Amino acid sequence: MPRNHPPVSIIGVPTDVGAGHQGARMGPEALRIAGLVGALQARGVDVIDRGNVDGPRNPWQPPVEGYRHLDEVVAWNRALLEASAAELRAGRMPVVLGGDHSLAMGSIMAVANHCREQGRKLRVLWLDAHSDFNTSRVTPSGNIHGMPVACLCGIGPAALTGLGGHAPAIVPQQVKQIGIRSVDQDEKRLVKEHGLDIYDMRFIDEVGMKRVMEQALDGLDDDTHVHVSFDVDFLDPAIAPGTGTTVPGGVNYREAQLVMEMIADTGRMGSLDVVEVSPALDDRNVTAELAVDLVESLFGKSTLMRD
Ligand code: EXY
Ligand code: MN
Ligand code: MN
Ligand code: MN
Repeated sequence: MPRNHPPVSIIGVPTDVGAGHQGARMGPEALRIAGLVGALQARGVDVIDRGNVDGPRNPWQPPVEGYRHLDEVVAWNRALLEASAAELRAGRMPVVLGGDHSLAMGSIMAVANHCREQGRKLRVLWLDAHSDFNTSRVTPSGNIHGMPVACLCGIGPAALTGLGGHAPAIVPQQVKQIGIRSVDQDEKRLVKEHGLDIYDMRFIDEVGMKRVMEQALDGLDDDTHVHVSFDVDFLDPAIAPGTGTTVPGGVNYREAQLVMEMIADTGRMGSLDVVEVSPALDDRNVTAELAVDLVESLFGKSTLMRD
């Protein structure tokens, strides 16, 4: 069924300061080379590629007091927050190309502020192998891409939790996590304490992706903005090897398509992150190409005969 999409602005965030591997900083170019802009134009979407935001290089330093590269992560997120807020104010949909997943803080804080100003509700769909809910006290790595959901929920350093001017930016009940299969021990305790809705791989195996998505999308209405934060390690490494934090037993091709198609069917997606593509680890850019294929589905491309 044809859908009307708001105009899209592509924003590249070429950084891996939040990650434990270098390489996600090449993600935006890999996604462009895989044809993201043309694929959206072919769907009839008005797309402008704004290029990349700027930020500090990766200094490749060890963690300090539980955070690696905190100042650099703050700088990248501040730049993205401003870029994304400008697009939202102009009535455009930010499609953010990472970059490591720490950038979801700036991205979602801009969206949360926008929703607050407009009196709209926000639902965050977090597609990931990981919960990304660590704190400096419990992190096994100090890598801030393992912390953005906690920071968005107000748990973290003020330099990050307060970046958008309103802490917490969101509450845990607004987040639905899908595909989860790698959560550290103390992180697990924290997500339970804070009541995050997690659809882990065991649950997906048991009840099936269709029912999982019906639950994750339940309660959306005309006033709800859906933000999709798509970490490509959500996908099984057999189909998406090009990322620094692969975890076996991930979402397969058909399940991933169903996730995207069911989100598209809601007609409520207002913003999107595609993160953690690391082309140097990849096999001929297959991960970026698959990500583009899945983004097309988010914008309504479908194999349904009844369409
Ligand atoms: N939980 C682990 C950590 O905090 O170090 C791994 C986090 C990987 C985060 C990736 C991007 O989703
Ligand atoms: Mn992640
Ligand atoms: Mn992940
Ligand atoms: Mn597709």
